[in-house]
Amino acid sequence: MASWESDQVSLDVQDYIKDRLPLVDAALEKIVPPAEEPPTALHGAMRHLLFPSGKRFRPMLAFAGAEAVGGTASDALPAACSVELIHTYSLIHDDLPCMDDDALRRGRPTVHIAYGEANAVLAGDALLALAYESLAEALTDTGPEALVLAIRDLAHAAGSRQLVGGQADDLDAAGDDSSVEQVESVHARKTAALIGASIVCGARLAGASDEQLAALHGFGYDVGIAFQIADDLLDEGEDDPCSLVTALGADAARARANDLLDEALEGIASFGEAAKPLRALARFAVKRTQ
Ligand code: GRG
Repeated sequence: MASWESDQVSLDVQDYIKDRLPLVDAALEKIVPPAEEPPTALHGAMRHLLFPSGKRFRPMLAFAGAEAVGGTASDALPAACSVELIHTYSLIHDDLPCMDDDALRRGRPTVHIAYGEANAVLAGDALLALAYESLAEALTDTGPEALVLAIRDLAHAAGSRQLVGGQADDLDAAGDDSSVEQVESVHARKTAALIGASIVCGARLAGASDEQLAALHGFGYDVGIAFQIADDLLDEGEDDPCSLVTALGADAARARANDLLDEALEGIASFGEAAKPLRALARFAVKRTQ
């Protein structure tokens, strides 16, 4: 049993994730080339961190975003797959020797350890391309305007003003004493942007209004920062210079995460019952134990 399954605060979320995991896993299985297809090392490397999966938190947010505006998980499926592909690429590249140089992720050898550095770089590149290719192919099921805007939102969240830029500043911060504002800015770009885009793109594919999207964007930002604080609290021993736990201390960082959660929940109060899964995922982001 994964540790989130025994987490008291995530009782709602436990069933939600279990119900929807097969949907995203089956879709990803179809989208990503089989490991037997040449070039086999590249395709094996692309699949290594996708199967078995992590929490699939971002696809769940895409589903919950769609449901919050009256749609279904199926509406959001193309976005759910794309955000997981982008997330996976970012983890593969983050683990490379030129970045964090990690040998293990989720208790298994990282992609460059299992397949070599060149294949890890290429696998990340290919996953990023596949994220857009597979989303664009959803054109048959979705109105073109919502789809184009979802592709734009995702590309923005993944680019140098968000994910990649946040990673660049994170690498620059190594060894420095970063201020709280600097740390939060890195987390906003490196973590919250993709989390926010997951919700917004899921909701877009379910026909959300501009007003709903604005509220979900704010919610995603708050939940994203809170998710990163929870991550840093779980890594407490590691003394990362770019962490709100280091900058504020564990108690103040936990309090900040709880404040962000309250703010996030308040921002989507008007969504009513439909946003129940989104609220449960937000609570899970903060209180999680993995
Ligand atoms: C290399 C472009 C590039 C970006 C790297 C993702 C990332 C940016 C770095 C990984 C390290 C890290 C702590 C990132 C912050 C986001 C985060 C907490 C990622 C882990 O997400 P989870 O917990 O992972 O959802 P699982 O394993 O469940 O998929």
